[in-house]
Amino acid sequence: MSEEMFCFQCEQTAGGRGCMGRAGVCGKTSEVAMLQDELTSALIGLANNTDAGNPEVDSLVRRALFATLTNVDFDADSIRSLTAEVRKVSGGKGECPASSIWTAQEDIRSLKSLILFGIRGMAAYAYHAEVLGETSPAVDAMLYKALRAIGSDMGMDGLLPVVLGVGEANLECMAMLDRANTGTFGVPSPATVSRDVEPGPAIIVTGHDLEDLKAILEQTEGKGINVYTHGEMLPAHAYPELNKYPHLKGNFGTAWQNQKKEFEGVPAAVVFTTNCLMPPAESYRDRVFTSGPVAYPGTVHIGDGKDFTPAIEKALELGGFKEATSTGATFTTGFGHGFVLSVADKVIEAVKAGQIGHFFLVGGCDGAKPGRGYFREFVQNTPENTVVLTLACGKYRFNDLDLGTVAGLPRMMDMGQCNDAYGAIQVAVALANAFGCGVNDLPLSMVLSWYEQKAVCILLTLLHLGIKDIYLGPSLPAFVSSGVLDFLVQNFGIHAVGEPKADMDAMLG
Ligand code: SF4
Ligand code: SF3
Repeated sequence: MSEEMFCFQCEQTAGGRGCMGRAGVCGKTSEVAMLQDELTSALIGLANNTDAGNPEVDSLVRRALFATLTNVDFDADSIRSLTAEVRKVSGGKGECPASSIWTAQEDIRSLKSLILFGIRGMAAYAYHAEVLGETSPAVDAMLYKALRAIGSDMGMDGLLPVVLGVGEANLECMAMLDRANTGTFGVPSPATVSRDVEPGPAIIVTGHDLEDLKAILEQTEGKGINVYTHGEMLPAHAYPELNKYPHLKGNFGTAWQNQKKEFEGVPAAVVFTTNCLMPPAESYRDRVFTSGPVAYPGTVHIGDGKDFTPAIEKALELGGFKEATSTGATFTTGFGHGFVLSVADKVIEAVKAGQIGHFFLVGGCDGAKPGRGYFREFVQNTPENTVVLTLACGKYRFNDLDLGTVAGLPRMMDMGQCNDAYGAIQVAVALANAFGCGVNDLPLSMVLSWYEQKAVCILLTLLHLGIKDIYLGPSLPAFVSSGVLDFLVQNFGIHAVGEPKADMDAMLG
């Protein structure tokens, strides 16, 4: 195995077992996969030699972990240079080959994978908070502790608390990012987002980095360029400090896995601020720009100075859309915890009066597999006296549906990006307090779709909070061994999604 790539960190892993051979299903080459393993090994060495607390090194650790997330960095040179930076700090000492994780006894491999993939997701959120000036000693300490655990010979008893510890730290991490986002861009409020295209030069911004979007909006002011969001950037339309720009138009396209189709032939520059980047086809590669931890060989990378001039020039050169296209279709977003808690009294009254019978949180990461039709069918079948809260890119499976209203509230409410799972947790805790019960006793069911490692850290946070009976799909992670699955089923009642109607009947009891 040491001569070949092995990766099973995401839901689309080959054969549901692991990507091997010359490239992964995502397009990551064997060379890059093995360089990412080497980077992981170097990070373990760094954590074995030093502790969190040095701002520059902590920042490096966050960036390096983020670079190994699915659909982020496909560039061998950039991974090599991160590894060199890490080794400069550690002196190359204390490393532990990542291949030793992949070849460990299956339950140990499973727990170490949960820890590693969990901290990759958490590092992404920590990176976004750092960009906005927020860091957390507790989050950084957990990154180091987790890396040490991955490189150790701990057994299940030692590793299990680390798994849940990552979940705990990620709660703090998402809270920090929530503070950073709302502190910088204001509290989101409900917004109706156009899906129309207007004539003129255009930049499409995708990913999760709101600060990049703001920089693009500032740098395009007065230049006659329209800015559109795509994928996980949709919730940006709800933030007052972003939607105040009149040239922030609507949302173009849908979720990340449709990008090859949606960006083909589009006369616009496309900026990828984070995941999920798919290898861009030759036909539109010259219009793709990456920033932050995202990289792809042959595309222009916007450096730390965040000068988006190359993308702006490309947008002007392409000339943009010739004419307006309008279907009249819209998306709604902006129902974050700020809004939901502002109408908490109304929600609680509606529950007490029996107008609202149940809440479903249906969201998470989207992907390409056909089994993901489950989530649309599930939402379509939710009874009229129920509310569907959603977040992350998984919402694109159903956010074109009009579910109408219940008790004067929209039946479907988009709470934001994947990190806004923090907001969903806040709402659940507030409801539980109002009803004097625990979150598990609420008429609330969680139906989560997973694809990459941010979903892993969010799942660990929910487990840390003791939330039970989560439905997970479209399939269970390849890295969950039968022993670890038994543990999750026995202690947390985790279910694999089955058939939408039967699952809903079980949830509604
Ligand atoms: Fe395969 Fe996913 Fe790893 Fe890509 S990230 S190599 S698709 S398991
Ligand atoms: Fe989506 Fe990649 Fe995970 Fe932020 S954009 S959730 S999959």
